[in-house]
Amino acid sequence: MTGLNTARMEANVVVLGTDSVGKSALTVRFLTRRFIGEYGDIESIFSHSITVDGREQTLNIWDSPFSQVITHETGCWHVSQQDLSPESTTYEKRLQWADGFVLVYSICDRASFNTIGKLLQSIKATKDYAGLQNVPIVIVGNKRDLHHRRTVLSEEGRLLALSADCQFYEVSAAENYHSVLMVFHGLVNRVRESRSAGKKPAGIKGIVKSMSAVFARRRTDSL
Ligand SMILES: Nc1nc2c(ncn2[C@@H]2O[C@H](COP(=O)(O)OP(=O)(O)OP(=O)(O)O)[C@@H](O)[C@H]2O)c(=O)[nH]1
Ligand SMILES: [Mg+2]
Repeated sequence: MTGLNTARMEANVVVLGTDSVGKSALTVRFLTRRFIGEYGDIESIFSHSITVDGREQTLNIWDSPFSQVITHETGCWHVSQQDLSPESTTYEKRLQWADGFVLVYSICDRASFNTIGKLLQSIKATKDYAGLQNVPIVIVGNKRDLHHRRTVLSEEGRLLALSADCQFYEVSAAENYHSVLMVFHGLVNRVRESRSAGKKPAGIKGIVKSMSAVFARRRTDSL
């Protein structure tokens, strides 16, 4: 079948977050529906297709240990943990490649939550968008099953997402496939919205611009 509604779409997704927050667990859960417990230092781009609202979407998901995201160039782990400025080529390359981002923290790890703010800033600084509102980003609080060790409240995650105009989910990659699937569905919707917003003229400004272009052309034609 052909047609706009059935056309296959493709999007690049980068999964970011500090050490051991469950980036690989989340990715593997999405890809295989399974939680295998230990993931080692996986660095890979996985391709996976899902159907969202009747349309097939292929996601190329780049998952890597946080230590490798920034330290390849700097070779300096403690600096890279704190300095998330997009100076590292490896890090910047990922940001440029991505159409959408999954930013993961652990609800039991306050430092991992604090890093989300820095990641948001660095994405904003690197991507060529007018504002963060156009960047498809989903913030994920993982390890929800460990609620007895919680140090970050759900409300804090929700507020941060609201302030950055992102979507927010709390999930347990260990215990639940469905909520992980929702994360990627949410991101696909965001990518689609941002793509269609990019194609449209910017509301009234766009109309004024095209009308001025027409009148300008008529004026030159009549000279
Ligand atoms: N209880 C619980 N443990 C989890 C969950 N998700 C991941 N883990 C565990 O947390 C540890 C780290 O998970 P990873 O997926 O390897 O974390 P990561 O973010 O990929 O870590 P790096 O690649 O080293 O940056 C592993 O022992 C996982 O089994 C979860 O939802 N609940
Ligand atoms: Mg990993």
